[in-house]
Amino acid sequence: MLKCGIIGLPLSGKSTVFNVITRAGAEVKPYASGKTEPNRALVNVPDERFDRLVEIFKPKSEKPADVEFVDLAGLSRDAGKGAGLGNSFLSFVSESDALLHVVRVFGNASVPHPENSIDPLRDFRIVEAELIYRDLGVITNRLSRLEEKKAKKKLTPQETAELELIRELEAHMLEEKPLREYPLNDEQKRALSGYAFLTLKPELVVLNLDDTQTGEVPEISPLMAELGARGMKSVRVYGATEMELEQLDPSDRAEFMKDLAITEPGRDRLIHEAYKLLGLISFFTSGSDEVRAWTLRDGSSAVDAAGTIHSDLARGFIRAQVVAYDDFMANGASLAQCREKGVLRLEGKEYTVKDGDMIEIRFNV
Ligand SMILES: Nc1nc2c(ncn2[C@@H]2O[C@H](COP(=O)(O)OP(=O)(O)OP(=O)(O)O)[C@@H](O)[C@H]2O)c(=O)[nH]1
Ligand SMILES: [Mg+2]
Repeated sequence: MLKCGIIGLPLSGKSTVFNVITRAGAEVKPYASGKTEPNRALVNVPDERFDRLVEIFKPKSEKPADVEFVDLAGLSRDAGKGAGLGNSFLSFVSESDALLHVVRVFGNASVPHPENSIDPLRDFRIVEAELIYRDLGVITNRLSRLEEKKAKKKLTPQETAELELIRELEAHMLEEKPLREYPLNDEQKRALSGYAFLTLKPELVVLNLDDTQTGEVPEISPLMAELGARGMKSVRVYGATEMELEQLDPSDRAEFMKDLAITEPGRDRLIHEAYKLLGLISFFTSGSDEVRAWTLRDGSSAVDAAGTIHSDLARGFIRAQVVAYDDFMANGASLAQCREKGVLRLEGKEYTVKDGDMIEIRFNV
């Protein structure tokens, strides 16, 4: 199961954003909770294509794609040095596949700020620095172990290469730069994957605004400039307001949204952005029994798709019958017509699955 961890300073609105996304009703309050056990919830990925396929096939059962969201405790300044919840918090971050970093922009006077003022760029940098310190700690440990082995002349060729790389990464991080800004090749990425570095994880910044902060928001300009320079993406959310919206009946919600001139709910936007950020795509299996959306990493093969459904399908894989969702719809939602037009193909093991492919695996076990 793919996991998206929600991080940020205490009282930045992490649980609020979690509730917007999951409608899970996690506790939200104007004082720091100091709670270590995270809130977790599975979320169905909204997908109009999936909804249409369900309408067309009218299956006995249906299952949309899902992602798990994890609402973590606040990360305080100096957590990497053991302050606040320190390491227990950081271990939850390391099990996430991607991070949503909530930054407080709202100015609610009844909610204290751990740094006593609203300054999104400063807050962003505090959290980033903690993630960097933690990774640096992992690097330093590994470095001293490899140096020790080197002194005893016991390094394998592989470890010699790793030692060289790790030295460079240490120098990079001592400049307070995240690992994702270091140019790693695929082989190096594989060699480092076991360390679960936090600053290698894809990260989306969530700007948590008051519903009065629309249009140009001067408070966020310095942060936006920094994110632009770092090539990082952000989304705006009206946390408190959108959480209230999600708790209303659908009919009341529509009316409320009209009043506030909100067209697309923050919930859908956040889930879509997180899904994209994770580098995920969906493929579909469809029939009268079941219509189902499956999640794959972008770049996966037809055998990977088969294995996602069942290991037997990967083992006994013969061919995959594939048609793109758009071609299916453009051809009267008829597989026969798709076959006639040649848009329904048989693909082999190496085929790279595309987002929106409708797939049927031919197999033999
Ligand atoms: N005005 C306003 N208040 C907000 C917004 N988002 C959160 N709050 C308030 O800020 C307080 C803290 O929100 P939480 O979502 O609990 O914050 P948190 O980051 O989960 O806090 P900890 O888990 O204790 O670190 C609550 O009183 C919220 O109602 C917002 O967008 N606007
Ligand atoms: Mg919270």
